[in-house]
Amino acid sequence: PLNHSVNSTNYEEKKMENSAVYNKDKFEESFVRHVESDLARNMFNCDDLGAYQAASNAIRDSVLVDWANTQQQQTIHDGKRVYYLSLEFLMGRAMDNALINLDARDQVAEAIGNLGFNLEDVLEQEPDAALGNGGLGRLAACFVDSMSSRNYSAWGYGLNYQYGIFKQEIIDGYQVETPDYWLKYSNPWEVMRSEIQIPVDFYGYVYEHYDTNTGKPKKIWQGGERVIAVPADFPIPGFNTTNTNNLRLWNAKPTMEFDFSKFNNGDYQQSVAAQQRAEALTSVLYPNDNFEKGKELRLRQQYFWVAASLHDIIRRYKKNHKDWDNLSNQVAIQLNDTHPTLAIVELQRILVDLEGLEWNAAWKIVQRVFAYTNHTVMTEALEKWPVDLVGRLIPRHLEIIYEINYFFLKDVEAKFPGDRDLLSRVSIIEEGQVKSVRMAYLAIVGSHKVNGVAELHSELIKTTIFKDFVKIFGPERFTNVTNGITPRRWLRQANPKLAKLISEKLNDPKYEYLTHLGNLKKLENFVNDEAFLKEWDDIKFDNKRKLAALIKETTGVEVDPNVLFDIQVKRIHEYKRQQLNIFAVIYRYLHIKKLLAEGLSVQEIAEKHYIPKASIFGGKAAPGYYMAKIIIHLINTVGEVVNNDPEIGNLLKVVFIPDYNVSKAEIIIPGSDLSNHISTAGTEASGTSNMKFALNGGLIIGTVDGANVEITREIGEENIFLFGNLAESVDELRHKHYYEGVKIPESMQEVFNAIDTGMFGLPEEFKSLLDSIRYHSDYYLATDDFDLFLDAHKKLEKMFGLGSGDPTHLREWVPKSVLSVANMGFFSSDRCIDEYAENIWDVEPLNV
Ligand code: F55
Repeated sequence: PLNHSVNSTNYEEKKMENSAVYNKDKFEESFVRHVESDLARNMFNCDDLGAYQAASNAIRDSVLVDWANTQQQQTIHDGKRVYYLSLEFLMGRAMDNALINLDARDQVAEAIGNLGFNLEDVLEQEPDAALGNGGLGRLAACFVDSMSSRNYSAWGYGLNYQYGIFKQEIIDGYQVETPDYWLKYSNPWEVMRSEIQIPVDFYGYVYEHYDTNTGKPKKIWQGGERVIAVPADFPIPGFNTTNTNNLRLWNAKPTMEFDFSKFNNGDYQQSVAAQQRAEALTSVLYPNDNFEKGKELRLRQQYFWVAASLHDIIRRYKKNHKDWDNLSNQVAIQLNDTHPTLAIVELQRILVDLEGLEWNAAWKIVQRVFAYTNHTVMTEALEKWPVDLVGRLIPRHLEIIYEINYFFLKDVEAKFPGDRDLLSRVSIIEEGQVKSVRMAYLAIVGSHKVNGVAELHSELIKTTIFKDFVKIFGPERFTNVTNGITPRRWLRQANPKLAKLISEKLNDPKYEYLTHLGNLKKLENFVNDEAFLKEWDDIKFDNKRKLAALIKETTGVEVDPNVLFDIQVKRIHEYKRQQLNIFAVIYRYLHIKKLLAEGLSVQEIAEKHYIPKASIFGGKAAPGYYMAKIIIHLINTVGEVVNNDPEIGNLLKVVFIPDYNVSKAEIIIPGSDLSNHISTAGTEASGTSNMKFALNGGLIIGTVDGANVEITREIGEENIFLFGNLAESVDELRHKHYYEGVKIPESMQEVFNAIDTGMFGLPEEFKSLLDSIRYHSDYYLATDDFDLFLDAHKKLEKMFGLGSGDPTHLREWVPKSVLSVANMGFFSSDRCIDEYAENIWDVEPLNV
């Protein structure tokens, strides 16, 4: 019966049916079978890599059963589905996550042990699925985990890049990029669906045709180049449920039936080149975060992905439905940033050109289907595509965009007659030097909801970049959904010891708190329990040891796990202000040197002036981002000087961990005492690593920006170290810099002098970084926040005491760590997904 849905059968029973992962003997049997039949090897020559592949296949067998059942049940139920369109899914590793979500980790660890392998070593073999740049891509990965875990019917759609985000090496202190060919070995987690082949056309021309059925003229687009989209599907198992959704990532393949002679005069070489051109489409992820470069191949990627996904969605709809008015009761499409905005145009094209709907009727359906998430207010990150390029690549779509704009502007004119200025401000077509399509405006006009990703950010978009649209559509079109993170990966997987301690304290042996994260609140009961605080602190120390080992392995530098671990890991960007952090490190170094010169001992300095600390950095710079690369170089040269200074002992170490990625984050984040989220106020839309650090008991030093604001509200302002100018002062300060010049504080001047005199290598190498502050108006307000940053440090370091075991540390620092974790429940991506479901998608979980 239809009212019985996917998860109504007893979960425990289902689990056991799916036995291999819950039964050691069966698992061992399955493992050996996979070694012999898939890998064509035997147990005597099976290494860790082979073990990873065999184990993954054995685990996958269980996931596939849930997956097939889920899809079948969802199809029978025929309810509304959510489609999350994202050009990036920064998934990281799949195997450990599957074991955790299936609740099979202990059994499998034992079975693998019996076979002579160590689970940790086997897990290490898996390459990260690094199909994303940073926050936006990782958010999509957390969301698919939550959509499965909360029992929604939801698919992710993206591209299956052969090269993920580049690998970063640090050579002589400089970033060097190398390709991330992550599919060197076959990927056990992907299921290629070669039987599905969706044609996607590009270029060509549009002509008008008289339709004898309707007696009206009809537009026909004759494409000039065809590429085939073939899906690779990735199962997304939920935690504590059999619900297993699908992540569908497209591959571009050449068509086999193309008429080469028509375009290439039978030139064989040329025709092979055309085939290769097709596969190039999905070969590489563009490595820019928060910066749009307007490359033709990128637009081709976007259209390819959008056209294939919509074709797939509509094909599924048409199997059971005829009435187009019902589409938005069956389909919700979420646009992760403006990258998939062409989906709006494509759906309008399908409805009007192919299905014969009347324009207005079609447009209403389109608006009900789509919703758009904005991730930035920075104008350099907002997509604009030249009209010429769009017109050449997808000529019919450009016509439709003009038509959408025409009707939109007509409505605006009716509502605000005579306001020519308003019309030109909100026009989807920008009449500038290069006439272009403003993708964010198109996304707003074509959606029923637009959301920002943290309260402050959602307010800012309404009052700055999208102000006119609030006036036109009313404030109801705009909403906020504060970001979240999945506690399965970012607590249970990354920090198993802390997760276990919490499960014991909450009397929750099944880790149900991982799907009811508000339960963490009960940890507050133990904040005065000294034995508990000690246990908590011991786990942190253990995680710091693990991080110290990673640092040693990747940089050669030894850091003492007793010192304060002060971490900033995220993409390198001027607005994120790694420069502020490294300047403060230099300042500290200069002052320690002064004290040493005055004859103080390391011991005295540690006790009275500067507690011992390691400044730990990591993050990639976009390959063409000159300033970001200078920042990386400066961090590395400072490290070189400081770490080789024989006087300084463990008072200060500075390291740059190369190739920051999801699997390194899983080691770095649990090992932090303090992390930096210090963007210029109003620039970081949300941030999500702030949430990951706080959930792992690290304290935050941060500006009043993005989700820091809500984190503070939840955990209490005494448990976070906020500093710096507020978003509302930023314009005024910039104005002042511009007209009155930049005032460099004395403290920063000392730092600049040290750099200028060559203390950290050739001063010319850092000149443009320093000049951007002292001569080019310090756009990111480093000068305004520097002393406030130093003060915040002074204050917090007193509370840290001398670290692990120290009475001050246990009395002042550790309780803050516990209280942070206890109050982080709000930031689960489960909560976040429930908000999208209720306020934007209008869907409910399929029976829990
Ligand atoms: C990538 C490509 C383009 Cl063209 C533009 C932006 C990006 C990108 O990576 N953006 C990104 O990561 N944005 C971040 O999104 C996070 C999730 O919402 C936020 O937490 C973070 O503040 C924001 O910068």
